[in-house]
Amino acid sequence: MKVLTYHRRVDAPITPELLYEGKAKQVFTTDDPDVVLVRFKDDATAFNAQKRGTVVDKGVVNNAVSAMLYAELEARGMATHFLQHVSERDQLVRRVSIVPVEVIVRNRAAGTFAKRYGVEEGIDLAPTVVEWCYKSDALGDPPMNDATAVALGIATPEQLEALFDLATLVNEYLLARFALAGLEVIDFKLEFGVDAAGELRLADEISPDTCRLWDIESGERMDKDRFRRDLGGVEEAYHEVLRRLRETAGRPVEVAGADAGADEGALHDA
Ligand code: AIR
Ligand code: ASP
Repeated sequence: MKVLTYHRRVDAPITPELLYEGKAKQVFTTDDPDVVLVRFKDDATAFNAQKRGTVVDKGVVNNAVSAMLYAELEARGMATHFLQHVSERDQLVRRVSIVPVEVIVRNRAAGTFAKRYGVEEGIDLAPTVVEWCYKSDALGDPPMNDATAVALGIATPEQLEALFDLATLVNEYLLARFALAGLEVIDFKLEFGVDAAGELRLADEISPDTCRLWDIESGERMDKDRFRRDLGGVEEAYHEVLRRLRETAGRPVEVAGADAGADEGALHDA
């Protein structure tokens, strides 16, 4: 009997391997060990996956929104994981090891913050509130302070300081960027990762799934709260956010804060 042996052609692409599947995204290997492909799904979950559903084209919108914002942040000197928007649902990013800290930035009270402290949604928060949560689905992402993060070996004091500074810079940019699109950034969540060279990079995504965005004129919610709270018009809101960001792409973004007046490279200075 003839024995057939198969040899993989040296130049043949390696079959992508699913590395990780989260609630809203899948991560695949690529030919380059330092690069992974992120695929955005339409699956929607809320309240630590107690509520589940699908939002048609959510993955397409979030992929596009996130790609646009990360490219803009990179252009202003911020280190992110983003490399390339490759198709409707896919983007290539640098492979990073995620720091298990969810960084929450709040400009106004909303969501769990309003509930926790018994305040009305929408009250202005000064100074801007930056919170840490331990990224653990099993534990429901519990809030933690600096000492907890350090004592449990979740992050180093230096990392926490860098996360705070980077989150503040991202907030200043997003406030100005979304204002151009007629949207106010109420709060959002960021994740960071460490790349092969040891550099801290903004990772995950920035999208209507991860930000609260209120229409500046009407106060209408244009984000995942429409899904969480059964407000209807979820798909329309997501598409509208993307439409407005595209419409205003390339307009000068006047970032407030310590670097007011600085232009390109402003994100480097702080
Ligand atoms: N967030 C937190 N965990 C997952 C996400 N997406 C985001 C929410 C909201 C902010 O963090 O989308 O913009 C604060 O969420 P919460 O639930 O603490 O009020
Ligand atoms: N995405 C998270 C979850 O499923 C939190 C949220 O957005 O409400 O539970």
